[in-house]
Amino acid sequence: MIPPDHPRYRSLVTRERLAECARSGIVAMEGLTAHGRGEAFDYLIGERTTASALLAEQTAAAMLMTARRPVISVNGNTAALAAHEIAGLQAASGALVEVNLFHRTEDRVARIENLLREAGAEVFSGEAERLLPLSHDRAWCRREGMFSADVIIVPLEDGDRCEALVAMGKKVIAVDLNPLSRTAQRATLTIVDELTRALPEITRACRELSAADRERLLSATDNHYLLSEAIREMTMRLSHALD
Ligand code: PTJ
Repeated sequence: MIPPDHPRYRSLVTRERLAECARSGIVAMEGLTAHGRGEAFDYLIGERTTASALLAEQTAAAMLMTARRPVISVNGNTAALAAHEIAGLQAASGALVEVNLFHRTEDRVARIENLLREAGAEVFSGEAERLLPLSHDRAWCRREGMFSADVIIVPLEDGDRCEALVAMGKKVIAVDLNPLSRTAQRATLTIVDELTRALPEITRACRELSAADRERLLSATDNHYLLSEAIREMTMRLSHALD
């Protein structure tokens, strides 16, 4: 039992949730270490949405709202942390929700799809094929889903799929607390923010941005600037850590 007055209550409850989801086969065991890495970077940005992350979230909303075939890619960690937020983003953006896993088994796919449906998402499922140019199991996706997407959001990604999707001509939005990761560096747009803070902001922006706002955000998109701002925030916090 985690006491609500514990100073790290939210973090501990989240860890407990992930551990429970690992035991029930939703989160891969490796997902627990991925979460730990994310937490470390979250400390460095002060566990808050920075101004540059908010700009990235609004830009992500503009990209999703102007896409022809937007897709939200969901893995085990994302489903465990934010199934309701995924459903909310889908309702606001009209994007398809599709499960895509690195540690892929049919059993995990089915469990994650059920969890998303219970949270109110409409999941694009059915026959998957090995369609992406990757030697691992993230290659499995649906022809009318991820394979045909023009804009795809990939929270907590693990590397080369992002690069493959960009090479296929897709716009890729990454949500990754590590601005140095391969995914963060290769994405069209990187949101350096914690997933459960980022998704509601994207959803809000999908509902609130005017056509002119979207146009302005899209024409000013600069991922190099967003990444360097995230690194600057972290460096600043480190250099003032003991002040
Ligand atoms: O469910 P599967 O089988 O598809 O596997 C999913 C994992 C997460 C295990 C897989 O994608 C993986 O190994 O990912 P990585 O390479 O550890 O990358 C995950 C990235 O997400 C890291 O850079 C973390 O810093 C970041 N991250 C972790 N938790 C969060 C996060 N970013 C935002 N919000 C978080 N809550």
